[in-house]
Amino acid sequence: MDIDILTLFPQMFQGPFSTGIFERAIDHGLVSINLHNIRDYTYDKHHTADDYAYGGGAGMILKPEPIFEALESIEMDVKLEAGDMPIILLTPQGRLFSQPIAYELSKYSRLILICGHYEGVDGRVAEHLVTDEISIGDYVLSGGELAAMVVVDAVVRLLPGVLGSEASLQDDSHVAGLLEYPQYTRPAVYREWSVPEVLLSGNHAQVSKWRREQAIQRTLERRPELLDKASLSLEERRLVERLLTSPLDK
Ligand code: 9D3
Repeated sequence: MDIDILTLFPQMFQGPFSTGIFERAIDHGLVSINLHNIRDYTYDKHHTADDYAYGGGAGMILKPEPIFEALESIEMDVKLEAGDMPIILLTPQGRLFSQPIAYELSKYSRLILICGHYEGVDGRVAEHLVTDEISIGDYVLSGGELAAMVVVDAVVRLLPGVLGSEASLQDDSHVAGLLEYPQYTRPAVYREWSVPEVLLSGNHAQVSKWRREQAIQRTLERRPELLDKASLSLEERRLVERLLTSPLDK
């Protein structure tokens, strides 16, 4: 997958993209990430990338020209490829990013991400260039860069060969819709706190049952809205009912 990122702060990406799964995926040629500095496409003496908002208001707005120019420099005929290549603006006004969107984006061979900064981006970018607008959540960031990294991370780990074992991905989908059960590793007793006994029993059926129950219980306590969409067996639905009438104290 080829990922082009347009940003005023390409340096921000250096740490994350040279570490861990990114580093490995890039080294193995599974993904190629190309950073483009929007300021390189400004042609006035002061390399002006932003300006005041028409109609007034505090804060600066990213100008349209450098963004259009940057995009045209990396993709000569954007319109030709349009349907086949998402051009994504990271913006607080975008659709809320989620695992299904990460999965959807992982199917493309090329993505273009545009990071806004300041108080926003000239509206013509969203209206005439961008094919998709994404937000990563209802909190205020200082720009689209960290959001782009979140999106790229979630997408890249889905690409074939990127994760060490495909088993981890299997697991993602297996428990999809529920929060994960708690996990433990050695030592079996730490500061007098023991790992749940069932996990040491070697009884795989019991372990599976316990984990599933833990996942359901946690989801009910922390993210009850997820249970509406989760696919639970009849017996598991009964467990939910039981927990609702007599919650286990914690
Ligand atoms: C005065 C209004 N501004 C502050 C509430 C609007 C505003 C403009 C630009 C708020 C944040 C930003 C910068 N954020 C992003 O570019 C951004 C973002 C975010 O802030 N939260 C979640 N997802 C994203 S994706 C891009």
